Amino acid sequence: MTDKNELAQIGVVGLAVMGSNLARNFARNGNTVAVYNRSPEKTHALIEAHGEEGNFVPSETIEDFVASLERPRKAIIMVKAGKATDAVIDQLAEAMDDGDIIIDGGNALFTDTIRREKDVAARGKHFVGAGISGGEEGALNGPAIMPGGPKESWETLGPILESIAANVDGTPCVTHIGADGAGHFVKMVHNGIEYADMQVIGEAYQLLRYGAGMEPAEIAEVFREWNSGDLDSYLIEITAEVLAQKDPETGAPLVDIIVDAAGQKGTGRWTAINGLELGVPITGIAESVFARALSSSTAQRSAAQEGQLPAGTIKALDVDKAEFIEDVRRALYAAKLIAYSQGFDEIKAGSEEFGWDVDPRDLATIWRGGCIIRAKFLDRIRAAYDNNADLPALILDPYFKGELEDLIDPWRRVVVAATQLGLPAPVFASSLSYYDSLRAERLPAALIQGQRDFFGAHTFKRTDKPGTFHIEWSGDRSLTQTD
Ligand code: NBP
Repeated sequence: MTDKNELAQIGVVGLAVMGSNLARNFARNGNTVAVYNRSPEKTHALIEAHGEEGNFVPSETIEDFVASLERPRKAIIMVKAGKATDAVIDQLAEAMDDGDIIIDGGNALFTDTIRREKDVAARGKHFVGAGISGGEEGALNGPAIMPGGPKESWETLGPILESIAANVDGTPCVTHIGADGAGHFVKMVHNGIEYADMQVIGEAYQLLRYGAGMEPAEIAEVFREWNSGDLDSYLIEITAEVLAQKDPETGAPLVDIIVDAAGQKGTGRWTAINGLELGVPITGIAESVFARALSSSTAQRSAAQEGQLPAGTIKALDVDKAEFIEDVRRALYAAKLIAYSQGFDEIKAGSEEFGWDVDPRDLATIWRGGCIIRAKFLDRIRAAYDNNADLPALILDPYFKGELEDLIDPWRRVVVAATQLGLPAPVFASSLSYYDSLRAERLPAALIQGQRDFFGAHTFKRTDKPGTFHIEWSGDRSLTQTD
């Protein structure tokens, strides 16, 4: 139904797949929705195909669109991230009044969101950068939404966003995350965790396929079974679907037909870069981004495959298949746990750096539904932060520590088996090194400090007394205290 005289509670600008699905979701949940797209064909197509799903108010100019919104006006931008978003923000800020709210629901880099929030606030309007997860399906049926921006905008926006968000056990998967870029920041880290989650699933598949010699359909069954335990999650569920799928043209397992070069749109890379900038070792996420890059290094890979790189002669251990499958399940669980623990570390560091006061319990709550990393496991994460809001690391929570007791030996066996088989398992292996580094009483960092002092007089601290010291390496090797 469309009614040009009715004022809309919310508007959507940009009616490609995400925007039109989000607009339909608002309309289906009883909101009157103003809709506008730069090229009017998409607006017409939406109204023609779905106009009966609820109340839509279509416009062909941004001025008409703004005029069709009730005050304070609320408009969500769902256009291509980058320059297009800046252009639409400018048009809306020009046409809107003081106190109106512009929401960017695209995948913006959080530093852009911080900049935009400042600019829009200087023009008297509110700006909310909102991370929206769940892809096309989530936009239509209930995404997880991570809005940042001023707290007072949340008072106005909260109920309407809650009306379209996914809902788990009566709790909507949306809450105010923090000021300016906080929403887009946590959405970025969410996507980084998603990269790692997908990579560890991929490594488990690789080991079962080429280590245990199993066929995709058989592995699909293993993943189906895993989905009923600790690993119960959307990504495990769809992995079983993908592995069971046959290519409609050849009848071969689809996974064998798909080119093994993984794509990326950049949010994983942003998460890794930010981890480096903040000095947070998010090794699982970074390795996952590198693993995608390596998979796409086709020229190098084909050169290496033509026999130029020796595999070595160590033979794999003989392993019992059922035991190996269970070991791989546990290794997957352990590496996933590390990736989440590191992702929450990055959020904590970002929150401190930018003064957002992000509550990790909120994320564990809203990521349980709508988004790609939704999983039972998030209830455990929520409980961990409920028990201790200042946990130094998620893996130090007593429940997860207990889980690691059961996971550690299988995890080590799997990394050894992967190494012996010559099968790549970058996140399984690097997460284990991260874990052992955290546990190590002494790290080789002491030696590195010695080297740094040797070639650059960078000084070092001593274990036995306070102060900063230097050895006269090129002289008499005496010790001097520098402060
Ligand atoms: P796209 O990212 O493909 O963008 C297409 C839309 O941008 C169209 O409505 C297009 O209008 C509009 N647009 C462009 Br391009 N330049 C414009 C300009 N200068 N002024 C006004 N409008 C302009 O759409 P999408 O895939 O629906 O994604 C929308 C946003 O949601 C993106 O930021 C994306 O990163 C994010 N996101 C997408 C997903 C997903 O699964 N696809 C998931 C989560 C978030 P036109 O019709 O006139 O060309």
